[in-house]
Amino acid sequence: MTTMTLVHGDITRQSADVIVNAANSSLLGGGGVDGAIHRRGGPAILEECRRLRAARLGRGLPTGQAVATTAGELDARWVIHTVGAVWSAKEDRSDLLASCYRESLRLADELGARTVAFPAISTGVYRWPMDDAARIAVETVRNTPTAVEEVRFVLFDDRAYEAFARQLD
Ligand code: AR6
Repeated sequence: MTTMTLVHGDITRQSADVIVNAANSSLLGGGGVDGAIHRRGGPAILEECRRLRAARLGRGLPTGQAVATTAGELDARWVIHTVGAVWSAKEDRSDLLASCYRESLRLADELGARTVAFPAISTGVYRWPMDDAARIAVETVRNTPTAVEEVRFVLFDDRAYEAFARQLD
């Protein structure tokens, strides 16, 4: 049984087996959660991202996919980097956003992780409407078979927290 929990705060302050990063295809860092994770986690994370790119991700990590690295100095065993979908009003890209949660959980299972902390993927720079992103996140976790015991959504502000809380009610 997987329990979904909500926390208000900064994901880089969490203690969990896995901290999920809302990265971009380059895996070389950025703003938002990505910037915060690399800042607090230290250079070991970026070094491993660079090695992954050189070894097997020459064109970058595709949208909806996920890879794991060390968590560096974060209070976690791994960071799973996933590439969210940029919001589009013209095209339904929901399955790509859902894929971020599915692929991250699949990788977490492979690693043997029991607790996984997710940010609200795609709801910042990638502009996904919060309520819809929260619905996709919660429905996908609910419908994905996994041995992960706790999926913790770590929400940065009230708007995100309330959107996820409505989905869990
Ligand atoms: N802890 C938890 N949530 C956070 C934190 C934090 N420390 N910081 C921001 N958020 P974003 P995206 C929230 O933009 O939309 C990067 O540049 C934020 O309020 O980080 O998937 C990457 O390199 C928002 O609700 O990710 C990519 O280029 C949510 O996290 C691009 O942004 C996601 O916002 C990815 O865009």
